[in-house]
Amino acid sequence: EIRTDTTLPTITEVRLTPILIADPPLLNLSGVHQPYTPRLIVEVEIEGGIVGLGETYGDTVYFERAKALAPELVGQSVGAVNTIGGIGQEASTLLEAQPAASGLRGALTTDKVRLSVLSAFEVAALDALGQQLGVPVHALLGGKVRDHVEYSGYLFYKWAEHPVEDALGDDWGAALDPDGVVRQARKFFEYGGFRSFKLKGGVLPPDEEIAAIRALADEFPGMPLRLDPNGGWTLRTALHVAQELTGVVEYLEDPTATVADMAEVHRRTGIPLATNMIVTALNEVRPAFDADAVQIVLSDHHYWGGLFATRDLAAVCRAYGRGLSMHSNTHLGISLAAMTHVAATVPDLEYACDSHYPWQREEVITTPITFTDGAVTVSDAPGLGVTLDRDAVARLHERWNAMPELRDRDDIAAMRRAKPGFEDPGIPKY
Ligand code: GKR
Ligand code: MG
Repeated sequence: EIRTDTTLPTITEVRLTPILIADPPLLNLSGVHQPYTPRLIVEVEIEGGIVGLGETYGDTVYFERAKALAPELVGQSVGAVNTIGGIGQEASTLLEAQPAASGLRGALTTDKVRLSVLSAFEVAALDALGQQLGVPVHALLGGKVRDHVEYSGYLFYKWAEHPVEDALGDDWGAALDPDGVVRQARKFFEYGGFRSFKLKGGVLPPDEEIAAIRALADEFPGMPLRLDPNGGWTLRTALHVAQELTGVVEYLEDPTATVADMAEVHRRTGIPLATNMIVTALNEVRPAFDADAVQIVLSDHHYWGGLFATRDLAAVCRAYGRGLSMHSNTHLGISLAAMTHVAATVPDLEYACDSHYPWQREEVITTPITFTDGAVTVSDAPGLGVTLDRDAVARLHERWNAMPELRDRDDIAAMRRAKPGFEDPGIPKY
């Protein structure tokens, strides 16, 4: 029997709003980002009227699961984080139809969908609880150990604009070669003072991506750099890149897609390897660690099931002497606030976290979050410290209503709009 603290207010209502947010034409292994991408905004209201906020993946499979699980939150104590984490638990299976873009973060299971939904419920509950008690979310996690959380400048190969008419433009320009990547990095530096850079790879032939990393190293001497082809290389290619970039990058991220190949790359080259693809759930930790396939785990609080689960993962990594940092996908300020609160509480965070946030020109919070010297200042305001912009949510929800064809992110289909006949290259691509 699970005991809950009945002295705290109970949850009275859960509101779910799917939205579509503008996303630039960022290129990756499997295609290009759609002009608009789905997110789900969660509001948890407690007795007394305080509202907590959460945000997670918004594709249909998540929205449907969120609709099914939300009623189980109502009536729970807002402090019942363990109960929230157990809602909907059942045997996990691989999703029959894998959403097109989810392969970039490991195979999707029913449990990862459930946990991704619950992460937003948990964050919203913690936001509400923090507001109720007058303390920041990081205090509910044990307290911050740093005042600023560092993020890497997350660079992408990119077209200047989407090849469709109804897309919002952006000011970042194109980046399709080393010069373009360096130009983009300089803009990132001007925008947020980033002190490390990650390049999303798996797009161009590997030698071109090696050249881009070398150009970054020349332009920003001594800056930590990373290259992430989302598992898109063969073992042979990965070994070649590792040999070329040893001492140039601080780590390679998911150079290959299997535990065995990752272990081989590390064994033969010694280069540190990070992942957000082969360790994405607890049952995947042990095989990867036993094989020494991963030296840094990139946690994503959404699919690990929330902020407490992220702290659990941090403890596992600490026990095994592995590093921890943070993965990101397209997201808005509610998620960035949650990422920052939890990252502020992890003692041994040695690598800058990833965030797509600079790429988003739309927001659902009233005051967008800013980066200074590549870092976000940890908020000490009650809860997450962000306020919902209800007009913005309504507008972006209207777009979701108007564009049913974009409710499931599909980078392959988006690429096909530019290049009819384009086929998913699959893994490995090079
Ligand atoms: O948004 O194109 C993208 C990324 O490739 C994303 O889908 C990945 O999940 O950023 C992620 C990563 O680090 O692998
Ligand atoms: Mg990655």
